[in-house]
This record gives sequence, C-alpha cells and structure tokens, in this order.
Amino acid sequence: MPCDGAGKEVVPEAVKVLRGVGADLEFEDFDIDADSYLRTGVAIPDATWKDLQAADSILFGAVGDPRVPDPKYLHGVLLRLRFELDLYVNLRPAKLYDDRLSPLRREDRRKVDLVVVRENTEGAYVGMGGRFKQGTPDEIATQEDINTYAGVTRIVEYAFGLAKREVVMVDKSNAMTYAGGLWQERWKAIAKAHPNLKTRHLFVDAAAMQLVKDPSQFEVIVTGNLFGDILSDLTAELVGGMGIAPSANLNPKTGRGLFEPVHGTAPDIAGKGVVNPIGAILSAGMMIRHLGHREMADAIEGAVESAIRAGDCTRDLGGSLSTSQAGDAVVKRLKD
Ligand code: GGG
Repeated sequence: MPCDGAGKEVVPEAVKVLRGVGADLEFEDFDIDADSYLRTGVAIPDATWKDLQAADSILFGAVGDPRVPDPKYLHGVLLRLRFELDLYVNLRPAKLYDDRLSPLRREDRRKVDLVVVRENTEGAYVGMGGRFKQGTPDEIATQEDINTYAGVTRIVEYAFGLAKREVVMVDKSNAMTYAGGLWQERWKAIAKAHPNLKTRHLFVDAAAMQLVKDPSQFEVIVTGNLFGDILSDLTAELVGGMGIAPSANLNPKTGRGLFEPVHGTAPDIAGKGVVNPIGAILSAGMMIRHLGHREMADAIEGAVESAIRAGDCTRDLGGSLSTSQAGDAVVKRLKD
C-alpha cells in the first residue's frame, strides 16, 4: 500500500530491495489513495479490506494529502488498520549507521541503538471526545486518553520480552495521575517478573531531555501512543532524520504486521524524485525479519549501512542520489 505522496515513491524501492535480496514473496498492490477517496468518499473499499485482513504482512508507504483535511481519511486507512487488526505494538528503532549523521557534538554520546515501543491502539488516538458549543467563545473540546489494564499490560510485557539489558518506562504520571497510575502499577508488577533486566522510569519531559543529552544510555523505551509518536520523531533525528526511520506495527499474538516508514507523505518534496527510500527499505527489512528471514533482514540492514557510509544516498543524508538511485545503491550492495 504505497498510498500517497512520498509513499508512492518509496514503496517501489522497498519492493525492489526485497526482490533483490531474494525474498520469495507474492506482492499484491492496493490502490488506496487520496484520489480514490476524493472520487468515492470511501477510504478502503470492503473487498480490499477483506484482502488486507488476509495478507500475511502489509508494506505501507504514507497516507495524507493537503486536499483532504478531513481526518476521516487518515482514520479510515492507517488508524483503521492499526486498530482493527489490533496491531498494538509499534516498534520504532533508531540506529546510527554513520557518525556523520549525528547532530550531537559529543562523540562519546553519539552511539544510538535503541527502540521505542509505542502502544499503538489506545491513548489519545482512539478518537473519543467531542466539541460542545463549537465555534462559540464558550466552546469546550475534549480528547480522551484511553488506557486499559489489558492494553498497558501487553505492551509493557512486550517491551520486557524484547529487552536484553534495560527497559525505560516513560509516562507523565506526575500530571496525568489516573492514566499514569495504571502504567506505574502494571510496569512495577511486570518488572518483578523480569529480575534479570534493569528498569527505570522517566517522565516524558525528562526522557526528551535525556535522549538529546545522551541517547547512548537507552536500549528499550516503552510508552503510550502519543508520547511514543513524539519521542520517536526525536530519536529519528538523532540518527539522520525522518527519511531513515523505519517502523513495524505488530500483533505478536496473531502474527499480523504492517511495516511503514515513520515519515509521512512529505508533500513539499514528493514527486520530485528526491525522497529518501531508506525508511521504507529498513521497514521492509523489519517485515522480512518478522516473517522469519533473519539472514535476509541482516543483509538489507548491512547494505543500507554500507550505502550510507559510502555517501550513496539521497541529499538529506549528504548524498546526491535520486530516490530510485538510492534504492539501486542498496540493491547493488546486497550482492557484495
Ligand atoms: N508512514 C506514516 C504515515 O503515513 N503517517 C500518516 C501521516 O502522518 N499522514 C499525514 C501526512 O503525511 O501528511
């Protein structure tokens, strides 16, 4: 599902790399985009929805269009997939492949290899709330932050299952005492079952500060939907920017997954052949790893690292290649 804008340019590059690495996959293309939404008023047609539900994995580009300010479109595509396929884990890794991409002055703190484990089906994104007396000076707007015992438990458990060294739980329990209270209780209870792992708590403001000060201290950060969305943009910038950031939306119980670059449709640069395909290519790498092909995933990551280090990449990473040339540069290195 390339969907819109930059997504249409980067997904073909990711598919090219998957074919290049020899992945024996059958691809089905879904023509979901803002044009069809504007034409039909339907985000995902019923027949397509059935096919998507049956897919082993979904490789996704980006959704959004300046002509469609209506949030129903975004909700009807990406959030529907996350919610209805119950893809409750949003993995957003950040790894520094080349020192020159770090914005940090201190060399000893540049080493970044962390993952943000973002709760993906609850929080402020469920669309509960409303507007009362809309458009008047007395207007009231509410947006509910939904946190369930089951939802918090499963995401914190996933983070502890993933970590080898330490889990940092991030919330804002000093100000948001009800939701934060539940996160605190579940985190403490689950931590007890993992005495071999270190664990720490940070308020989200302190976590943002520590991430900029010394990101090398982090391995696994687990947090809610909104904080995870925000912190993972920050962690992307620590390793080269939004163009490089991959993500996986997973349900570890059903095995379903949707894999997408963290970046959006980038309307300012889309269509000019300059969008960075690395976020999508690394997302395809996460997909193939999830499907059980560790060696292919390692090969993709190695080829990406080598292309970046050689400067065979797009302008945002200091290279001069087009989107398609940057994809080719990765494919070429798969054979090395
Ligand atoms: N791949 C991430 C994605 O599609 N995010 C949705 C989004 O933020 N859309 C708004 C936009 O890209 O303009």
